[in-house]
Amino acid sequence: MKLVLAIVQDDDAMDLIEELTDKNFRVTKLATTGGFLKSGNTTLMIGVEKEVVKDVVKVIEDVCKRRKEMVSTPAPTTIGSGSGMYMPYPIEVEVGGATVFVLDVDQFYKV
Ligand code: 2BA
Repeated sequence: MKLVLAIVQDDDAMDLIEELTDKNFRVTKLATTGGFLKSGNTTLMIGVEKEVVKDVVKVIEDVCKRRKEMVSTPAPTTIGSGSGMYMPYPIEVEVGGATVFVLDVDQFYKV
């Protein structure tokens, strides 16, 4: 058995869950936060037999879109007398479609 961990954008999460559950995959949704943008994203845990991992990844690929996000990054900028103030400036990053990890499951119980 494998555990697929998929980090997706919040905007894609509900469509993806619907698509996966329609195809009879079991999904657990976690509310997570990206370390770089420090904004919310969604992590889905999907436990499946190894033969169908590729089917799960295909669904994720079909649903999740790439998007551009603007992020304001504090950059050290010297102003005037050189007092060392920090001026934020916006940078564009491309986020997604999805970041997917596939892990081996050692043991699985439903008790
Ligand atoms: P964040 O860490 O908030 O990153 C959002 C997006 O910012 C990333 O999109 C990437 O385009 C950019 N980014 C991240 N770190 C960067 C850096 N050091 N310099 C420049 N740009 C950077 P994605 O790569 O699509 O990642 C989306 C989310 O997936 C990430 O949100 C994070 O929550 C997760 N993630 C990605 N790679 C991961 C990894 N190796 N381990 C754990 N989580 C990961």
